Amino acid sequence: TERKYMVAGNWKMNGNRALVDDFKKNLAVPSAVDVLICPPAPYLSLFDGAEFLVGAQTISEFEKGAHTGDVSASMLADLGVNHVILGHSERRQDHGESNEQVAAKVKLALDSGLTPILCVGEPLSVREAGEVNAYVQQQIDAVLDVCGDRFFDKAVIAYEPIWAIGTGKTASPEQAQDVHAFIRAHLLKSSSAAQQMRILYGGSVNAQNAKELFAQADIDGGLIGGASLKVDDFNIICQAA
Ligand code: G2H
Repeated sequence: TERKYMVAGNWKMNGNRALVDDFKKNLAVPSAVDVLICPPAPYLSLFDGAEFLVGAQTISEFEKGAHTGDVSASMLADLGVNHVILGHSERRQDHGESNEQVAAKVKLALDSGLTPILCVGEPLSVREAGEVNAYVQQQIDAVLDVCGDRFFDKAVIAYEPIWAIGTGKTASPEQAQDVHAFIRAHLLKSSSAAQQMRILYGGSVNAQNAKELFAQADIDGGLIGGASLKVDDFNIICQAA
């Protein structure tokens, strides 16, 4: 397949102006990889002139109006930001984002020409109950219901098992590949364009384990949290793709 790898750094609520400068100076982008950094929203415009892609970590589910503190899809587009992480498990947990709210955000992102990176993934209890595929399918179907074909042309999916996030406990390459293959097969039922979609793995990816994960057939890169805060580690991960 000709899927281009993507390595995306999710800084979460970390970093500062000095880290932005460090990344602008020292992040090396391999030509075969789309490299993306998603900093906290106030830092987005500090990345002007960066040689890598820059994305946001969420958007409002509303187009505009009386929603104090929120940032809209069209504002990001206005800044020249082209990517946005949506439905990250921390948003689902901390802010109670439902599948339907995530779907509304993905639709608004597409309406504004942004590339959504839709995060899905199960808690430990669901894995232990053997219900991973059904759980992830529900998260995806809620989005497909409202987005239509544009989703397949534009979106990126990130599979992030919640039990692997920030815990140092990575899914094994086989565990991850199983879910990625399921996701792709499920998407292919709706559109052949799913063959070209990137499905990233996220959850404790680091400079040591990235290569083996990225070698799996349906793993097209990673969404990196903790290890995206050090440019040397992040460069190694980009090289592993
Ligand atoms: C999962 C991941 C990035 P970490 O949240 O989205 O974070 O790599 O720290 O597990």
